[in-house]
Amino acid sequence: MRKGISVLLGLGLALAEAGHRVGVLNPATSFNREVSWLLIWVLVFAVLIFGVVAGSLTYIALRFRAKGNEVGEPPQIHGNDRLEVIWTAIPIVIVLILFGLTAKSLVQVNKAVPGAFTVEVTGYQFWWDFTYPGLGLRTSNELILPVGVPVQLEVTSGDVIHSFWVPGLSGKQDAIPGQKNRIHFTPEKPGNYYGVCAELCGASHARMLFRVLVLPKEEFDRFVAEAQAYQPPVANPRGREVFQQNCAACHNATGKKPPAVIGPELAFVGNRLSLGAGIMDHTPEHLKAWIRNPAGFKPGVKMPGFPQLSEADLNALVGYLEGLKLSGFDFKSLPRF
Ligand code: HEC
Ligand SMILES: [Cu+2]
Repeated sequence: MRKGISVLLGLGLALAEAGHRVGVLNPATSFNREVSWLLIWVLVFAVLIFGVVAGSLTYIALRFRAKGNEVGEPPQIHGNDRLEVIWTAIPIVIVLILFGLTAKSLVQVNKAVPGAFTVEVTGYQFWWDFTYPGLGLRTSNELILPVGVPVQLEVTSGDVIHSFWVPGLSGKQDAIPGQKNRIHFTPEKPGNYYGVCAELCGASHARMLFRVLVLPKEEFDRFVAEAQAYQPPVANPRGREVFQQNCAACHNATGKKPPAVIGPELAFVGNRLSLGAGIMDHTPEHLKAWIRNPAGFKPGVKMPGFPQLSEADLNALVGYLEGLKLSGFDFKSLPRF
């Protein structure tokens, strides 16, 4: 039944969004499971009501229409107390049931789990930052989570109001400067989940995307252990020098949160699936083009372009950045949601 409803709804929603991204129809977290369950109940009532209303209408139209030799109006009936009480009481009961179910789901999805894995999520024009206070780690534009562990996201903003939304994982949450809004869920399936900013926040709002990589627990633990032990590579001295001279004022590359955040974390950028806050696949060519002219990809971007770098320096720099990675991780094989 769930499948049938998914197919029907999916057909409609596919026009607005690629079908597999409509998370509540294919729940991959405790949050979306709860919402899909609520959706099914609402649909059941909607179908019942439609059936009763459309059915009675058809029946009455056929049963009481003028027959062959009838002329004039039939006897007119005014008022029927019993009927009126019934048709008032039934909708009230339905509304109360739906209210109860909704309230239950709201409490359920907002329930904080003690000891949940906490990540601080900060929106900036036009990218996302993730810090993992319990682990002393930081990633940008790709949030890394383990399967099967309750998660608490503390969503805030470093500038204007944004909204954090990963349809495959949960509902939206506003990112408001100076305030922490929380989202709770437990991821149930490994995957590469697509996320967006859902609050108009400036010229490149539509290009403020990101990914959430939900990893099997062992792989997540390995990622954490390697990331905590991470040392930036010493190979490629020229690339490192170009980075220090041009980029290090805004970009940190240690995987730990710096005292002042200006641009995205570039540690592990070599492992990244996407660049420019999720707007393009990560390839060395895209990386070069981005460094040359980020504004060509994102109007209003807060990173200057570097057209003045020589081709040799740019190649050395990109070689250096591609080397900022943890070995043995292939996130490309994660199923996409
Ligand atoms: C004035 C600060 C500033 C400087 C200098 C700067 N950047 Fe950036 N950079 C940013 C900001 C801000 C972003 C986020 C842009 C966005 O997506 O809206 C960014 C994004 C990036 C990204 C994409 C990151 C991601 O997570 O997708 C890369 C790669 C990058 N910068 C590399 C560089 C390199 C290499 C240099 C030096 C040649 C450099 N940046 C210099 C501020 C800066
Ligand atoms: Cu935004």
